[in-house]
Amino acid sequence: MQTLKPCAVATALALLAWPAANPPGAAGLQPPPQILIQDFRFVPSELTIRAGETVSWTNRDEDVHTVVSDDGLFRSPALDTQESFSFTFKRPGTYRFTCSFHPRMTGTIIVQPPK
Ligand SMILES: [Cu+2]
Repeated sequence: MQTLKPCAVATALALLAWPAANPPGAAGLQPPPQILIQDFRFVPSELTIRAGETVSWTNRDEDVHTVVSDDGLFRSPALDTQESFSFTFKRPGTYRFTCSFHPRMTGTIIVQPPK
């Protein structure tokens, strides 16, 4: 089956070249942790991450929201539609947060020790 050989070589070359097409630091296949603010809720309302990871919140509502941690660790400015806020969690623990305008909007970040 001589005719298959060029194809196999091309496939092997493509596989070898594939990692080079990704910028350094993009090795993790998981998307960065993200919480959406929509319909006056944090989605998801609970998120588990590793210490050192950065969570971003993006407001998908027409209304202005904030992200404020219960223990004062972080506090976003007022986020308009499509605006984002991010925070890097350095220490393991359970972090609850609310929207200062809508106290019924609550969420939790669970930070596990780094791998
Ligand atoms: Cu709000």
